[in-house]
Amino acid sequence: ASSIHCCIVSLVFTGKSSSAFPPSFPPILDLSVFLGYITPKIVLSLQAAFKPPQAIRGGIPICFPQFSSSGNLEQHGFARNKFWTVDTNPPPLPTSSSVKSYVDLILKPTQDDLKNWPHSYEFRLRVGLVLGGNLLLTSRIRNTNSDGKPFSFTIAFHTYVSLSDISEVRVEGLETWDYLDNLKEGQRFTEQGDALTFESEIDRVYVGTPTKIAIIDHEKKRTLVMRKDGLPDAVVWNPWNKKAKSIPDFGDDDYKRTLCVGAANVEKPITLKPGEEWTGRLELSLVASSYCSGQ
Ligand code: TA6
Repeated sequence: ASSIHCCIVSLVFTGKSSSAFPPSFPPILDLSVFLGYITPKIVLSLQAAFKPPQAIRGGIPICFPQFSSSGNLEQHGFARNKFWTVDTNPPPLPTSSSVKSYVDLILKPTQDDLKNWPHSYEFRLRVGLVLGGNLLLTSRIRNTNSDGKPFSFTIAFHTYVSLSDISEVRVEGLETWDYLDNLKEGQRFTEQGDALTFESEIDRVYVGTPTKIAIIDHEKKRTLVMRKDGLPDAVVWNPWNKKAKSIPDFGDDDYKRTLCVGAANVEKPITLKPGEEWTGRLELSLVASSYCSGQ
């Protein structure tokens, strides 16, 4: 199987042709075509660096085994900076699945990796195209430790949503939910507004959030709907103008045209015993008109 950088979704979202994939890559023409369709809603910074371990700025970086900068691991963990392998003989879809085509990416620790995070695991990321034109990311993480040791992790799909103008954007679904505010030493607050709108830097983790979040881009009359399962939290981040200037791979004006909304499991780490597996799902769909909350 070939190696493809974990931020495969970023690579494809940059509009790079599917020739970026090795010939053995499963037939994902329609997946690339679909991603070309959804690409207008996912952004990649023009300053993005494609050189691990520098994380790609944009796409849907997979933050694992931590969504933080604690301990000896790099910020938001190593998974987004690693080369994953393509499983060219992936398990079949369940008969009930609505996925039309998919590719499975696998991440397992190398001997070197085990020095930094002494746990064996298999992370299987299935990138699927759903009938009706949605993108479905299914993550399965299994503890494969042979020493009987459990491990705990946090995870986030740190999605960079492309916008026409951040000042014309509403996020619905997080109202009345609690959040931890990273701009106020992680203190806990309750969202009061009837939707999120944006006038300044925001860096929050909404905790125990609903399964559906809508990012409404009024100007383009488009809405990105995120449906999540097994990912009870949501990260919302925009550095705004001042902080954007201090981020080398974040263009000075990028803050106007992107918002990070990441389905996550951050507040309460997940613990797996050897042999146990965790599954999380994120489905992205485009609704070509302003969102009606009943959808
Ligand atoms: O979204 C939360 C956050 O930790 C922000 O504080 C900011 O650092 C952002 O992630 C981007 O992190 P990155 O490591 O991708 O530059």
